Amino acid sequence: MNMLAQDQIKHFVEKGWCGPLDIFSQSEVAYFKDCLETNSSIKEVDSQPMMMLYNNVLNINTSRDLHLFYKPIAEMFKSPKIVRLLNQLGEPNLLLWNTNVFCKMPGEGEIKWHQVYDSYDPSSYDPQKPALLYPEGEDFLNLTVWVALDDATLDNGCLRFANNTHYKKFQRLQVPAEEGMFAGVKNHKMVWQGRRQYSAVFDFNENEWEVEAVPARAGQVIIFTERVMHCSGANNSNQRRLAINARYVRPSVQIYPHRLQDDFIDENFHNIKRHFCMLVSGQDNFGINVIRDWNNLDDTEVEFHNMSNLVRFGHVELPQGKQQIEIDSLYQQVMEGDCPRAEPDPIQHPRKYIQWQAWNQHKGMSRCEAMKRYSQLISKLPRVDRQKKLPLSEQIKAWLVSYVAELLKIEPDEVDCTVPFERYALGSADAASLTGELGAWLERDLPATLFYNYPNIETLANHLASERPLVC
Ligand SMILES: O=C(O)CCC(=O)C(=O)O
Repeated sequence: MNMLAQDQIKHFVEKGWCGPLDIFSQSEVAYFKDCLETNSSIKEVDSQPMMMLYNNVLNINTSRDLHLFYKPIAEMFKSPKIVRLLNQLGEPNLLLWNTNVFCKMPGEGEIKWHQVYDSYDPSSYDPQKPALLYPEGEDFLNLTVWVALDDATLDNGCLRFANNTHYKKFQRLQVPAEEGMFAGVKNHKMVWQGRRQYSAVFDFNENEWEVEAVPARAGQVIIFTERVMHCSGANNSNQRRLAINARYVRPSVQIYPHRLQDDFIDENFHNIKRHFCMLVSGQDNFGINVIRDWNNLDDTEVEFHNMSNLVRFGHVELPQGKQQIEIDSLYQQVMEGDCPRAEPDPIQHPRKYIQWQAWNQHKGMSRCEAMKRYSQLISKLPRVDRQKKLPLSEQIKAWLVSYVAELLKIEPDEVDCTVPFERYALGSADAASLTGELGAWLERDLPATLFYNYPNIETLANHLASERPLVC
């Protein structure tokens, strides 16, 4: 049974964090990753690939709180392997209230220095709606558990901590959203729904503190208090860096206090009406939060959401025509109820009219029946190969990396996409056969000069991808 040693506890108290700790096995990591990869797709936004995720309890595209719907994610953060370490650091009674996926794709920028000193809203300035309300006089406890799901290295943006900063509250400064602490990370925009004009940075000079970068292997965990200043660098490698964190407080802390006034829109524009906390250890003697062991969706609804994710993330081949309209209208029937009564004008809005007709067919069909029919239809559709869903530049990069690795008899993660081909000692015969095979794979003729004009994997893949429409 792994427990924290005295020196690790001391490290946490003095520096504000501890780790990396060996917690999850490779098979557990594969199980968690499979859940995230099945329920996501990679989209290119401003030429930067980004992992799109969806929360089926909050019904919104977000990287946040996926534990509310996805069992593997809830299991990860309810695991006694983690909870007993938190008990050693804090309290016997703990609520899991928030999780967030941090997927840094190659080329993705930094997350700047930040801390959460009291209320919880690190991404905005002057929060109107703090997510947490602490009882007066109670000492602050908001523990974060950060789990590496890919290896996090100095090159791909591992976490960095400024030791001892958890004893000091740094001033927050308002800046335009595109200069804020999360501006470098495309998918963080999902968290605040791209609607923020302003964000914050902290008046903090890292040169005045002892700073430590903390690489972690997949399955390792870092625990820190939200008060310690932390950040992560840009991903300058060709490897994705996937991580997920969870936050825990005592049951005496009120989560989303504004929901008591029937205000269910949180500071990041998520509708938290169906948000709940999980009591992961001890007991709740306060009764001020919505606490569940698991969400209150029944099996039919869970199946429906899983199937809708296959459609949402392009993991099934959708049919054309009538069956596609039936699928769309069943989805609408489930999510919105019976179709609107007013009949759209068939001349002015022909598509809307066809949809209305199809939706109208399901009038009177119960939500449960619509969910079952939808799930039945989707489960029969052919699956799409996940690899094909990557943006074209990523597919080409992956193809080139594996080709070069095989040719040189090295591991794919030893291939650096920014190193010139000539440094890999690829001769002209190798270049000619690579051009031929790449051309055959891409189904187009490639000029023999390609490797001279685009001298490394990165530039070559980007060039070839820009010559064709993107696969999204
Ligand atoms: O994973 C990252 O890059 C940043 C994580 C972070 O800022 C946090 O967990 O609070």
